Amino acid sequence: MVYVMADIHGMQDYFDDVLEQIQLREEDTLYILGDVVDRGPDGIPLLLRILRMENVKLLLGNHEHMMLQALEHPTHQHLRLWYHNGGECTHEDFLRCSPAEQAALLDFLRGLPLNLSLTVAGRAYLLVHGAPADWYEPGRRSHFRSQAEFAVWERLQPGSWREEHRTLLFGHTPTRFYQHVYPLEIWRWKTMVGLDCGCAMGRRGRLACLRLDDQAVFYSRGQL
Ligand SMILES: [Mn+2]
Repeated sequence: MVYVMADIHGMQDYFDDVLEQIQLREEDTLYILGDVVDRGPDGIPLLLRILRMENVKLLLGNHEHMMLQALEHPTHQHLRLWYHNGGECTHEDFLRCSPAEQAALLDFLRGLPLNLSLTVAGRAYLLVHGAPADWYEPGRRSHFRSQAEFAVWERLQPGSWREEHRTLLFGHTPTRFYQHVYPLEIWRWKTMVGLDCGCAMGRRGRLACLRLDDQAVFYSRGQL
């Protein structure tokens, strides 16, 4: 089975609750569409777990991108951006890690892909955090300085994805941006599927997980 979730944002209890529901087996694969860290308290423990789980594949989110920038180039600007977006708890925990763990985390973040393509049960999917990387046009969107920045920060408009034979799975923008349903639910429009159900947003947010084989949906339960 193939599962997809997005934007865990340090909420390890929610992650464990969904894992308990899906009963992930060794032969299954879980894709996480970025933003494991920041806001919630357990970003670093989650990253350390995920990097050791061979059947979990993580995409780069804008929060991992900010983290990497701030740790590799700790300028005032990079740190301010990261902290402004809930990164201070992640930074504090990172500094408490052993040198070996810190090196492993940095290596892991540097190797994260922007997008992934896969086919499940005859259906093609493109997995992104913010937007498809190949939509980046240098110069046209001048506030993005690189393809990576574009792919992790861009926000998708409904209708911007027009492929009928490939489904776009994305995170980053909480689904309440597209539909006012509480608690938040997965958002679908034609071949677009938004998975960020805002689990670090308090009682109205949840962690969602989609099983691609049969489109079954799982949500973290209650207030954890
Ligand atoms: Mn994001």
